[in-house]
Amino acid sequence: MSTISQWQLRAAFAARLSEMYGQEVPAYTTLVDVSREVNEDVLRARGADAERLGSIGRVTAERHGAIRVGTPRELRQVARIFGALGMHPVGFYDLREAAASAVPVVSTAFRPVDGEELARNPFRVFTSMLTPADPRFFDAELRSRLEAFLADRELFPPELLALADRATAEGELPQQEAERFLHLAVRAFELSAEPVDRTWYETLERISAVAADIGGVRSTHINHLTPRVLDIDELYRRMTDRGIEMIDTIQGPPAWTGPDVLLRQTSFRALAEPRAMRTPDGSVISGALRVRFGEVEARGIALTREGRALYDELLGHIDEQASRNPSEPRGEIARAVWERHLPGSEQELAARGLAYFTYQPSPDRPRDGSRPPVGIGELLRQGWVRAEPIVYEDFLPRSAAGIFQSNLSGEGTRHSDQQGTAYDADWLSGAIGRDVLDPFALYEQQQNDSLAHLARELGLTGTPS
Ligand code: OOG
Ligand code: NI
Repeated sequence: MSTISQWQLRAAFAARLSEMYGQEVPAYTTLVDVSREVNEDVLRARGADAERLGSIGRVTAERHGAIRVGTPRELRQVARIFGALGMHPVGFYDLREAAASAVPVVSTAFRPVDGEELARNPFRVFTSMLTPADPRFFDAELRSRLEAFLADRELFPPELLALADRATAEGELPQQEAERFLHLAVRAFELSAEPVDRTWYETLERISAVAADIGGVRSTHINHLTPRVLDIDELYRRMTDRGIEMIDTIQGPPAWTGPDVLLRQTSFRALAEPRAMRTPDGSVISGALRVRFGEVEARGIALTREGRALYDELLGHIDEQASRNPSEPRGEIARAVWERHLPGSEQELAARGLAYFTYQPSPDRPRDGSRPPVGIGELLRQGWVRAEPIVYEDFLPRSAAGIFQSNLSGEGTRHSDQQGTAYDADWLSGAIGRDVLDPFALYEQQQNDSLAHLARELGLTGTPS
């Protein structure tokens, strides 16, 4: 009897989720179509270079989704389901700090971590958890009502969790169980038809639309599913030409002539969807909620800690200059800042230790008996080694906050005079019951493995850096 392995379950889940989301949010289908067209055009125009950051097969299938849950218990269940798909929590994002309006959540992303698994299918889910204990958003009375409401709901049926645990333990599922698992998993992230208690929903909405979306209903849902595109500026133009109103910026690094780094994203608000509402007198009426959206992303090279510190510093420069020159387009300010401060080639990024690469001996390296130089910069310049960029597989807190924010109706309320509850990656690891991995450590490991291999191949005495 045939069995379905964890990566096959992950690929199948991503594909079925995409199918479901396309039925629920038709604009998503447009986005996927336009992304595919742009990718085909880029591939035609740039040839092999277009695949430098991932094969066209991987990029075409690539998606990230986003979900939001209410409690550590729910998050642990999510971790079991995604664990079955070979996805692990990576990175800690505190969106309470990154957003100007009220976004009372902390987040992580579930994704495959090793290179082979990412190449098979890189599906990832940005997962946020509500923070009812944060007094800047919730007073004691609302907190206890919210916690009681959340404790009383069941997002994931026991059968789904049991199948997830079995897939994790055995590394696969028999065909029939796999089918059942996928069916239940996709269903858990569909928009529920159960009537929404309107008064409760509106109570939370006054604090934060995100709080209402999470804690105002008895189910969860995927709130966007993001395809990857090779030219996000072109995608933005084509979507706008089709009459889809995009948010006014592309978040993250600016368009510029140097290498793509980190992550660029943009989005649009989906239409309001009909939802059954229960009114205070108990009758059920038909209402509408606008909770979902469309997003698209372009991925670049992963930056090292130093590279990331530079990125954050440049964002600061750009903010400062933009506030001094409000009439100048931010994108142009950003481009000028980048051109001044960021190396314009992969080789320089590598030589300055700003981005992650894997290194291989170059097939046309000197063979005249000369000794290779010591540092990576010289090894590259003198043609001894070749560098392949490592793709950024994670998210950016400020962009994530921007995406949350631009798709909310109101600002909500926040009492900034109160002290926020502190959360960090360790706390989140404890809450999930498994380690939240450090993204930098994962990229570094990949780079170091290739350097150790390189040192052996070239007969170097130490590992180059
Ligand atoms: C998640 C927003 C963050 C991204 O791509 O940065 C995100 C959410 O709205 O739940 O998905
Ligand atoms: Ni997203």
